[in-house]
Parts: sequence; C-alpha cells; structure tokens
Amino acid sequence: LRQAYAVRPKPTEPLVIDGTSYPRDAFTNATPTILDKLPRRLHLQPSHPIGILRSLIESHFSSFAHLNSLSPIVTVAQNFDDLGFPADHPGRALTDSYYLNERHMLRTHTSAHEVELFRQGLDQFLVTADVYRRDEIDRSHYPVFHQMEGCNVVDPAQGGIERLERENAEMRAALGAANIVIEDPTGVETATNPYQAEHDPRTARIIAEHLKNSLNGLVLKLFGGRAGGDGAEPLRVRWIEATFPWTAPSYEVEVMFNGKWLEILGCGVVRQAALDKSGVGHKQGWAFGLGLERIAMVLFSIPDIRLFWSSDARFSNQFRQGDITTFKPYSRFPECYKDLAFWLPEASGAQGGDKVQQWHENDFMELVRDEAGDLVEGVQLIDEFTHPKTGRVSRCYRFNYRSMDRSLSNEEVNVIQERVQERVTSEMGVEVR
Ligand code: FA5
Ligand code: MG
Repeated sequence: LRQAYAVRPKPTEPLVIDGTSYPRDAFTNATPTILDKLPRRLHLQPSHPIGILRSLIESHFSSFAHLNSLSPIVTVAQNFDDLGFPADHPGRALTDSYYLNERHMLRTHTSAHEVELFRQGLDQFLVTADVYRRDEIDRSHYPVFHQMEGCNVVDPAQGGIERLERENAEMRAALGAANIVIEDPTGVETATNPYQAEHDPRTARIIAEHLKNSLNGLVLKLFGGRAGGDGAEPLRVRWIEATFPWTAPSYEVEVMFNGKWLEILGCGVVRQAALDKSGVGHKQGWAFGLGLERIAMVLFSIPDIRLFWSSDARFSNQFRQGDITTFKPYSRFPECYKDLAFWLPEASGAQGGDKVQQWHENDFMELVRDEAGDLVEGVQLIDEFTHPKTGRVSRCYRFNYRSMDRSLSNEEVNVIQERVQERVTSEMGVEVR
C-alpha cells in the first residue's frame, strides 16, 4: 500500500491511488508530499496520542458505531454540495483544499461522510479520520490533521424524542454533581441562531440540550481534573454561536486550559435538508466535529504539531494505550534560518487586480512543503514593501529549518532552499531579489 503512494507520478499521468486512477485536470493540486500521508493512519495506532485520544472519546460514546477506515478521497459533492455549502464558499477554493481533479478531493472535514452514513441507516456513529487543508506553516498548523465526527439521530415516531429527554435528565444530574462551570449565553433559541422552521420548538430544544449535555460530559471526561493541575478548580467550558451550512442552530465549544480558551469543536442540530438528501427526512438529531491534534497537544503537552508524524522512538516510546501522560521534550536538533526575498508577480502589485496572476501565499507554502517536507518548522513573512514608483510589491520570508529526528547540514538545507527558489521563480512568476 505504502509503495502505491510512493510512486511519484509524472505531471501528465493520472494520479493512481490505491489502484484507482484519477485523471488530472485544471483542479489537480494534491502534491506527492501530501499523498504520501494517506497510508499513515495515525488514529489507528493504539499507543499514539491521536489513537489514545480516539479510544477515550469512543469510550464516552460506547453505544455508537465507531468508523475509522473511510477513504480520505471523497467527491466534491460529499465534502461540500450535499451539506449545502454555497457555490462561492471560500473553503472550496483551490488555495484552501486539495483536489485530485474537478470531481474528487481529499476531505477537508469528517462531515463529508454524514450524508452517506445517514443514507446507510446509521443513527448513532463516530467517524475518526485524517482530513486535509492547505494552510500556513507553523507549530500548530499542518496540512493533515485528524477529526472526529459524532452524529446522533432519532425517529420521533419511534419514541426517539422521549428517549433523548430521559437521557437529558440523567446527563443533567451527572453534570450538576461535577466540578464544571458551563457558560452558555446561547441559551435556548436566539434570534441570531434560530431553530429550523420545520422543527417543533420543543423538539428542537430537546435535541439541542441533548447535544450540549453530551458534549459537556465529553469535555468533562477529557479535561476534568486536568485543566488547572490539581483538579480542585472547576473546569470552565463555554458555548458560542456559530454557523455551518448543514446545522441550525450551530455552536462552537471552547475549554479553558492553562489559562487560555481553546476551541475544540463545532456542532449543531442537523438541518432537515441534509437528512432529506440522505433519504431519512423523518429523523432528527445532532452532529459535532472535533479536532484531535489541538486537544492532544494540550492534554499530552506536545509543543509542535509535526511531532505527531515523527518516527523517532524518543517520541513514540513515551505513550501507552489508555493513558494520558505528559510528553517530556528531548533535546531538539539545531535550527537553520534562511531568508528569501522576491518581487511578487506584477499583476498582484498595488495596481494589480488581475485574477489570473493572483499571488496566493498558500500556494507558496505548498511549494515549500513539497520541497522541504517536515524539515521546515516555519515560514514567516518578515518584511513587505511596495516600491513607491513602480507599485511592485516585495516580500521577504524567513525559513526556519529543523529536523525532528536528526541534525541537518547547511549544505543539505542550501540544496532545498535553492530548489524552492527555482520553483517559486518558474512556477509562481516571482522575481528573486
Ligand atoms: C468543521 O470542520 C465542521 N465539520 C465541524 C462540524 C461538524 C460542525 C458537525 C457542525 C456539525 P471547523 O473547520 O471549525 O469545523 O473545524 C472543527 C474543529 O477542527 C475545530 O474546532 C478545531 O478543533 C479543528 N481544526 C480546524 N482547523 C484546524 C487546523 N488547521 N489544525 C488543527 N485543528 C483544526
Ligand atoms: Mg472553526
């Protein structure tokens, strides 16, 4: 399997992934470096922090189906259209998502599987999976991360709402006895976050409460007794209004950890349009999607998101199945800085506006990742100025190279840096200064 991904296809040949061929077109922007990540499946390793966290969350939703092996390749319809994303939603842009071609892409979130799983008749399930987004380069952003989707739908005609009400009473009692402070200004229905017109308000409230109780309970399980150190201080959780195209009302949840609010998930009551699309319009329920890396970084004290991908035994030997332990950083290898200054293509200068030649920083970051892989720790814009006469824009980026696993030589870094310089010139039309 690993071999299949390792083959570097020539730019004109179709992408062949796991035996399936994807013809290239104007959308194709998934790079070999990204495709190499597909077989890693960190969430399936039982003593990797991502796998440990997955199991812990699965144990909180023990009666749900647990799905961990859905393919990261989805259709654009699954990722966006079926969920009601508008045609001009920024997430669809080539600068934000990885496409194999016009029809197929790497999922940007686990919500891409909701409609197909509802359609299969599943009512309570968790999906854990790798998701892909084009992004900047720093210690908390990586183009691949892991999400967990949780969905719970019931059939009101089968007593489903009464069941949720009974569970609400139990969960409320448990939360009332726990050392947790929940700030929830989203309350019941608000003008800015209304219930769906199709829903009886009482039913919608019961579902939203069930969602909130379930997630407050999860947060308590993950962070309770850990947030302040000794567990004497209460855990603080807050609910914030949000917007997602396939849920209403929608929320985000933040947890106070080490004195900072940490956004951990998005959620809401599933829109009937998405359930209709799945052929189960008679059901109602909720969904959430949480990011595993962010939670794992604070729970295990992991300082750099690249460490999750490290094969260094000094990393992997520190974790055991079922345990949340504190990572002890081992001595880091020396870093190496390189600066690169260039003029942006004319059209993206101050007098620009030509859409064809737009400079996109994410394209640049992608090119850097493609050449440097995990050897680059960060790329930062350190200077920008506009030439007063010509209006051309110059930028200087500082590259911070460091391996997680070994010492890098200056020669080795120079080779990478030169290749970046060549490609950014030939492929992005910049002029190196
Ligand atoms: C979503 O991805 C929605 N699919 C969540 C959802 C599911 C809403 C079901 C409603 C119903 P968002 O892009 O905000 O939403 O990401 C969800 C979580 O993933 C975030 O709260 C965060 O914990 C994590 N996350 C998002 N982007 C990143 C990133 N670049 N790096 C690490 N974690 C991230
Ligand atoms: Mg968000």
